[in-house]
Amino acid sequence: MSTNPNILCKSKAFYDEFTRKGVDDVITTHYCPGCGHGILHKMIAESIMDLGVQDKTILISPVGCSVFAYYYFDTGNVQVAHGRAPAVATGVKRSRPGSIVISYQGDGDLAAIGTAEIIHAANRGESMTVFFVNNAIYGMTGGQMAPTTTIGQKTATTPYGRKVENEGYPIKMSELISNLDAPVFVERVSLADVPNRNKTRAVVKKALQNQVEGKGFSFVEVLSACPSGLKMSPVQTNEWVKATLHNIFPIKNFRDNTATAQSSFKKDASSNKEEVLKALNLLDQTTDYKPSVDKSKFADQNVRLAGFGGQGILSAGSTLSVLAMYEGLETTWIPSYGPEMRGGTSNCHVRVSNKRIGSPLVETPNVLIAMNGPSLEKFESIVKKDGVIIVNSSIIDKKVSRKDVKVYYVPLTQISTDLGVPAAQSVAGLAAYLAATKVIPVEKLEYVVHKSLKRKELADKNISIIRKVAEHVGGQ
Ligand SMILES: Cc1ncc(C[n+]2csc(CCOP(=O)(O)OP(=O)(O)O)c2C)c(N)n1
Repeated sequence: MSTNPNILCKSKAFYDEFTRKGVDDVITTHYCPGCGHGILHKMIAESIMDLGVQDKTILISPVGCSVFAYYYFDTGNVQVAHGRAPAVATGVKRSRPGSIVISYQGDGDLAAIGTAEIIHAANRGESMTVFFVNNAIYGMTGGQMAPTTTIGQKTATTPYGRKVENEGYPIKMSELISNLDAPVFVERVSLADVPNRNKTRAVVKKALQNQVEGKGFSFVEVLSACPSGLKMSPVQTNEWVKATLHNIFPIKNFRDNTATAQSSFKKDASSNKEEVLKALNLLDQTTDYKPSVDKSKFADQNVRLAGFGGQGILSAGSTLSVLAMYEGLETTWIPSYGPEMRGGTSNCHVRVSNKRIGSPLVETPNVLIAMNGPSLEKFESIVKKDGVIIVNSSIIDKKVSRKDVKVYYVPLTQISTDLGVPAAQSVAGLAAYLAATKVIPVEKLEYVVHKSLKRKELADKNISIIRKVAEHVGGQ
């Protein structure tokens, strides 16, 4: 490839060859002749190089014809589920604030299945650039009606033409987005002819430049041709875009606050340990706590606590997280509810680590605390090899069938009930786990329970339960 700027050549933000997975001899684009995606790809790639951000760019590609954007762009790439690009872009940008994040979406993707994602990302003013390809049709799936399909337009799903009475009006996304307070830049452009393409090229670059300058949410709607979906020649399609789409979706800038917008990189919005402990009314109680864990040697704990609503599963999970915070470890806790609040299934995911935690989800736990039969049935198979399963043997008759995990059968409900606090059965499960694994000394759980329960009598009963359980596990 030439380095002489006077020689026209393909942007370096594209791969040299577009080799496709499993298809050895295809090194060319998969887009149909006359499709707008290729043109817009080229403009984005050139702007990336103009701005010198190839190494920082992460392109989020959608479901739709542009699903394969990662075959073309030599940048970071994430391919996401239909409509979810702005949500994933939010996560990518917040976790890598120095990156340039592009959410690239079609009209089915952005204005139908992903309406909620785009509206809320725009409303939060996420620092990202969105390219919205409006070709008034679902291209990839064979020409079904899109939310932007025009009145009277025939598609595979509106064979007699779109009717307001049946399908409503074409949705105008730029108008909608520009009614929100947060977006800094909203513009609609077109690829229908050369003057419009030249304009689009400048707008694409500006929308990326905004992000380079940390200016916030930029949205560019690109009116685009889909000759295959619209069943016209490329020339006819562009004429149709001009004659029809330009009237319904006026080409214009809806908002440009970039001159005055402050840099809006989202700061790390997560709470720090002090804030969390304060919210839990525990801040002033941590001073006399002496951590026991050697953080450098701590092995990640990915725990699932599961049972039925009312067993105290969620609060036991959060107790483990609080204990982890006392120890100065990183931790996350998220609940997962069944449809019912009481009497239904209930489980939570707790992670504890000596490193920052990326995702709070525990898909393959190394610890399962199963408080009832359905929970054991549901989660036994996902526990990692060499993991630990604590079985509440008061309720669960069944034995664990796996041979590659360590199992402790403890009558958690029985012990808690006998010692006067049935609601402590999940804390008892926690005690069994700590006593079995010794990842954090079980006495430290006593400390946390003691500090967090205001009524001394109740705290004392909980502590007796913890000790009894620890004794039971010690004997196994
Ligand atoms: C969850 C889900 N629902 C539906 C589909 C089927 N589907 C694939 S692409 C598409 C529409 C894409 O249209 P658009 O976003 O306008 O992109 P284009 O293909 O026109 O570029 C649909 C409905 C899917 N893949 N996943």
